[in-house]
This record gives sequence, C-alpha cells and structure tokens, in this order.
Amino acid sequence: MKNKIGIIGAGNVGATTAHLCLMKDLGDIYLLDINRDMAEGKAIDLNQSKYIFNSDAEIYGGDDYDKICSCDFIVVTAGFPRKPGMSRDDLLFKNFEIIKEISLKIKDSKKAPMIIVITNPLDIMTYAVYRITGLARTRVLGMAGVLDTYRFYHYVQTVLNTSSKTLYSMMLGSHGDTMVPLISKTYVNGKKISSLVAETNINELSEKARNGGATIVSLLKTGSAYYAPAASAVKMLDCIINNTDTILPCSVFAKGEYGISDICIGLPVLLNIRGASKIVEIGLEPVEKDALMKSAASIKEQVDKINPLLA
Ligand code: TXD
Repeated sequence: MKNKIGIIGAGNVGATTAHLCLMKDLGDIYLLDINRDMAEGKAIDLNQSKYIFNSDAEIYGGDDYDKICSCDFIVVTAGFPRKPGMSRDDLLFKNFEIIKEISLKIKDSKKAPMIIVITNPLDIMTYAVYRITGLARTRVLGMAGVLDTYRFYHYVQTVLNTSSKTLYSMMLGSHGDTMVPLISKTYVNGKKISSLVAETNINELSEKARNGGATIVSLLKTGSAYYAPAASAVKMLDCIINNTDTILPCSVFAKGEYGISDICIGLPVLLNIRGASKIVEIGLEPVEKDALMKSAASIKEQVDKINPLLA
C-alpha cells in the first residue's frame, strides 16, 4: 500500500514540497488549494515530471477535503507569506482563520493523520492545529527548527569553508526573533565551534540565521523562501515515513519538558513512524536554558491571543 500524502496550499512551499515528495517517491499526493484549478494544473505538471525521476507517485490536485481526509500524512502550507517589513507575528490573525477552517475539516478525517504544519507564525499555528483537531501530540508537528538549523549551517559554512556533511547543530525555541541556537552543541568536523570561531563571530552567524528568512523576503519582494522550507518539511516526512529514529528540532506541544507546558515550541524530537515519538531532553548551558524560557514566554503571549478564538 502506498502512503497517501495530502498537501494543503499549492503555493510556493506546497508545490515544492509535492515535487520533493515525488522525487523521493514517498507516496501518492493530493494537492489542495482554494484556487482549485491552480492546484489541479500544478498536479498535472508535477505528475508529468515523475517519469524523469522513475517515481511511482501519483499526484492529484483540487479542493476536495474527502481526499485530504483519507491521507496518512498532511502537510499544511495554506496561508499568507510575509511581505517585506512584516514580522511572522503580523500574520497571526489572518492565518489563524485559515488554519482554524482547515483544522475543523481535518478533524473529520477517517484516519488519525500525521500532520506537519508550515504556515506562519509557525509555533502558534501548530498549537492551533493541535488544539482544534484534538489529535495526539505525537501526530502534530511544526516545521521550523530544521530550516533554521540548516540556515545556520549555511552561514557557518561561509566562514569555515567546510563540507556540509561535517556540520552539526540545532536551533530550538520559536521560529522567530527568540530562536535559540545551541552553540554548546554545534560541532564542525567533530570540534566545538567555539574552538574554531570567536564568540562575537558565532553570535553574528546565529543572528544571520535568525534573520535568514527576512533577508530572502526583502530580496524576493513578493513572497518568502520556499526551496529550503519545503526540503526541511520533506526531511521530517522522510524520517517519519521511513521510520529512521532521527532526532530533529520540531515544534511540538510541551507537557513539562524543559520546564515548558501548554504551548508548541521547537524542541529536539525523536522522529519515526509513530511521529514525534519522544521529546528528547538534552543538557543545555544556563544561557541556552534562559534563552529557551524567554522564547517560550514570547510564544505564550501569542498563544494567549488566540486561545479565546479556539472555541
Ligand atoms: O519555516 C517555516 N515554517 C516557513 C513558513 C518557511 C517558509 C514559509 N512559511 C509560511 O508558509 C509562510 O509564511 C506562509 O504562511 C506559508 C505558505 O507560504 P508560501 O510561500 O507557500 O505562500 P503562497 O505561495 O502564497 O501559497 C499559499 C497558498 C496559496 O496558493 C493560497 O491560495 C492557499 O495557500 N490558501 C489556501 N489553501 C487552502 N485553503 C485555504 N483556506 C487557503 N487560503 C490560502
């Protein structure tokens, strides 16, 4: 039996996610958008590319939620992207209405799907999907930490000129201004980054990663990044579908882990066929722990704004 993957939102991130899923042959795909014809058109175009990749994936497109509700995995990308000068939080209420409508429809799903949320502001939208669908927290994940980590790799590589395969790090916390680079866990070729790069320069690199999305938004003028975001979501899907037991930073509902509760926030998560099968508690330096608590507080402020709208 082939996996069924539903992708809601056939815009830049959604269509690129579909393309990468097809190239990796992760399953059949249903691409849904309120712009039905656009979703159908992109599905036909994508389908015609599969022969080049020897992929068995079938891609369909439209606006039929019955098709989404029969999927095992659902990636949610519907919503507005940022415009130059906008923060991710500026999207809060606009995208919440979209996410609420979608979550109520997914709630009718015959299966208990595994959901990866991409829509911004990421941690709040993941929380909304978790609360509205009533799915187990192992089945609702937000994609941000993987992307933020790879953005950090990119900037580290620009100064160290090393192979991408030698880098290891993790970005936790919110997908926003308070994201937390784990410098104490950042290794290049097995060596701590602090032994290779001066502290002020490390701070500059993490700042660049934190602003990585805004840099792209200001250059694109319309829309936001989508190649690396889609690749990051597909990395998560791949770990789940292929049961790889990989630890990746994902936004997940916390129930006391790291001293955090009742919000979704980026934490290290063990991904396998059970989804977010475990939140892995790793030892943080005091400065990292403080930064994570600050990040949790900033997410909580936003969550408090939408809690009254969940009913
Ligand atoms: O790291 C991350 N999590 C992110 C998040 C990285 C990059 C982009 N990120 C966010 O993803 C971004 O801020 C947006 O909130 C979403 C989607 O970004 P994308 O770049 O794909 O936006 P597009 O190209 O505008 O596509 C959005 C599509 C568009 O085709 C709309 O018609 C559709 O969403 N849309 C809907 N589809 C279904 N149902 C509803 N209600 C709906 N409303 C809009």
